[in-house]
Amino acid sequence: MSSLWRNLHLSRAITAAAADFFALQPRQTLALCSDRRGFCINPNRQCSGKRYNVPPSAEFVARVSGIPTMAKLPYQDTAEGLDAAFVGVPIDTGTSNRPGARFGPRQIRVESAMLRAYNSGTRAAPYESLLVADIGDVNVNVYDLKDTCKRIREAYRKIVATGCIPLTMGGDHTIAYPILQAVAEKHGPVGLIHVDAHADTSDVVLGEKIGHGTPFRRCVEEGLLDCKRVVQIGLRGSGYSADSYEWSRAQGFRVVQVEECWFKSLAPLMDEVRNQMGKGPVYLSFDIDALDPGFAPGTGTPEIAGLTPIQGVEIIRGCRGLNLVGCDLVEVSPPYDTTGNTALTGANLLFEMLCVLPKIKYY
Ligand SMILES: [Mn+2]
Repeated sequence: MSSLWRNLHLSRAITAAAADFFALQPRQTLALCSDRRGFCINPNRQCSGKRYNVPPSAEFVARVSGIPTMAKLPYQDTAEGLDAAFVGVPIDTGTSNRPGARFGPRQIRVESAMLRAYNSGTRAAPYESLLVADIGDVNVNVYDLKDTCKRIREAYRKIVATGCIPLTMGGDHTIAYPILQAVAEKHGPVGLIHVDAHADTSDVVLGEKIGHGTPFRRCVEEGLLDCKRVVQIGLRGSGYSADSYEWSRAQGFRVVQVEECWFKSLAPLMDEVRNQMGKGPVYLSFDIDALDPGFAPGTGTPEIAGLTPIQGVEIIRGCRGLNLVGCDLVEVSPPYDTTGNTALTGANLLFEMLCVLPKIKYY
């Protein structure tokens, strides 16, 4: 009996010592960049005394605790000093059917509490490579979509001017247009990997030029895209004519309709996409409705027979090695996401995007 107690006591002591040892790093980081209430004052390189922000491990800090930032990263006001930043754009004013995407960024942040620091599948170590933080949301005008676009463009001009790569949480797909205006202003016309059920290349919808069905038409008109380096993957659904994607093809886009994706790995497709993209700047825009609504029902304009989450991950992992200058994950609509799994999928896809940015360390 006494030896049982002795063993129990010993194993408790070892566990406690191990917990203290492993907890040292996150505690030190927090202590150095926080005021006494625990709020981060300015968690940049100088302040933290460390080169990188590391999310606290759920081994030592409860997942359900704290203010929900993306991946439980520190929050800071601006992109200053960051290599990459998670940014929310909470609008659904551009949505044509089910609303709710304005709540997307918030719900993605909540579900992102499941994210850990390393990518077990690819062995990527994003937080040993880049300084990343959550820089909050663009202050949108929920009453005026055009004003919102202006606000987004101006916010992203500031972000990209610092050299920081934005990882955007939408918001409906309208936001890709003003984001790409800012991105192309810095980098010139970019390649685009557009994963979506829809081409989003309509000219006018209900008399309006700006909406979630038109962003890539506007981008082409303004010369923001290098059209030979554009691929649209997962397109499907009924159309307004027999060839819904004629306009895309006429611009020089590669169109990969969902039927070409059914029943197969998309890794070989991504080998071709990497060749198509070459060395130039590339933007990745991922509409959650590219996935089948069985997996991701919480979205504004669902279409059946879509991609699997596995294929979504294959597409993103297939972007490794590209000169990615920005990424977004749009159209998560929490009111239609009764389990939270759509937002959870969105959070994980954003983590996969972070893991393929340039200069990420892989073990
Ligand atoms: Mn879309």
